[in-house]
Amino acid sequence: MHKQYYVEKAKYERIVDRQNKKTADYNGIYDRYKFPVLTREHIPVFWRYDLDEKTNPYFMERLGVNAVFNSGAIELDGKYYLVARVEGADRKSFFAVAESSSPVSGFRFRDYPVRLPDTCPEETNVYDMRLTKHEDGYIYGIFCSESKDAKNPDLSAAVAAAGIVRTKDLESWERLPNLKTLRSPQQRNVVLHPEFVNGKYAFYTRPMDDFIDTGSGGGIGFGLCGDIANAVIDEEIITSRRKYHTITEAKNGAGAVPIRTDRGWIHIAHGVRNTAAGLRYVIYAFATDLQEPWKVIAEPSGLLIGPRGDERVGDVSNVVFTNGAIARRNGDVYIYYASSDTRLHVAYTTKERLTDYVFNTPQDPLRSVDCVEQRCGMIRKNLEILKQEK
Ligand code: BGC
Ligand code: BMA
Repeated sequence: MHKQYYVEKAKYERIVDRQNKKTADYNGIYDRYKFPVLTREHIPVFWRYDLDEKTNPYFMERLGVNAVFNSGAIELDGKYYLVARVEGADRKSFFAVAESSSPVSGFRFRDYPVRLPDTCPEETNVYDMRLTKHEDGYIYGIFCSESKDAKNPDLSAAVAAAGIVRTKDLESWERLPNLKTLRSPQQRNVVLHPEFVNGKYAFYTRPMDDFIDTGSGGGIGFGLCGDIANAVIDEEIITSRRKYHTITEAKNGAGAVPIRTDRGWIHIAHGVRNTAAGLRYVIYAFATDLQEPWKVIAEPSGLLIGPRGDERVGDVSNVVFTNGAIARRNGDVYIYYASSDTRLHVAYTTKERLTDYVFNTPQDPLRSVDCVEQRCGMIRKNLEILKQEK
């Protein structure tokens, strides 16, 4: 074995075994952890190097990995699993399962990445899997399946669709036909709701006219289908709407699988606005009705997680994105979010805190003048409290 192998292996072990800790950042809503839970340095050495000295005498990286980010998340039998988006040096993304006995560190990839059944010959790229433990007994993975738009001569023209796989062990994956949405030509950021709604499978969708632009798509959609093995959605109604001059103006999309609480389903989604520096992605939250999960019942103002510090910089800078959270039975919630399409972080909160945040944070008044009034109302009250403190 080339001696550099042992050097690289030691670096890998150090990264994977690194203990994590909460940062001193405070907002009362969630805690950020200091170290990312997955990075390109978490990729096993034997995924990147040919270890055979005859064919790789210089111990050269042969199949590099560029980034590890947007990850589905699930807890099974007391262990934590992330199905990450791994992007090779060749720009193609694929999925890989990492597991740990801790929700905040120690994630190790299994020996092989996920080999999806090759059922779509035109599919070029796959990414952003959401993992839903459905009440039908399966774990579903809904992901973006991207293909070249064969009808458009523009080399960059692409089509996005929602791919569907299911598994019981995150090891063998059965691929079902892609979701068909009769009224939306493209789909990305599709999430399967964990329970049947009116006896049907319920999907959060993202109606869009084009690959990048959502166009006339009004926000996060919701649609029902009877047969998951041949999933077709006709009508998509809008749940969380995009709004002018808010964090969702350009686009929004479902993120983690909704979390059931006593007061409603809590959704952790992303909102996008356009800037001179490109699209800016942040994470926001809202709640929907327990019986009618498409009906928004609470909508706190603004962003829940925005890119901060080192998170701001990466392949696609100024982005935080989530497609996975783990809500434990004891109330703990771990939100896995990636920064700038480069690495994966974790934030910790609880169902009670999230519920308080979603239901008791004021709504966005939508105009500067009203936002100032809203803030002055709180300042006035606080100054009274502070006066009495003295
Ligand atoms: C990229 C995604 C991105 C999408 C829209 C895809 O080609 O792989 O990361 O979200 O384009 O910009
Ligand atoms: C998207 C997502 C993500 C990505 C984000 C920013 O549309 O689907 O894969 O994190 O863009 O590039």
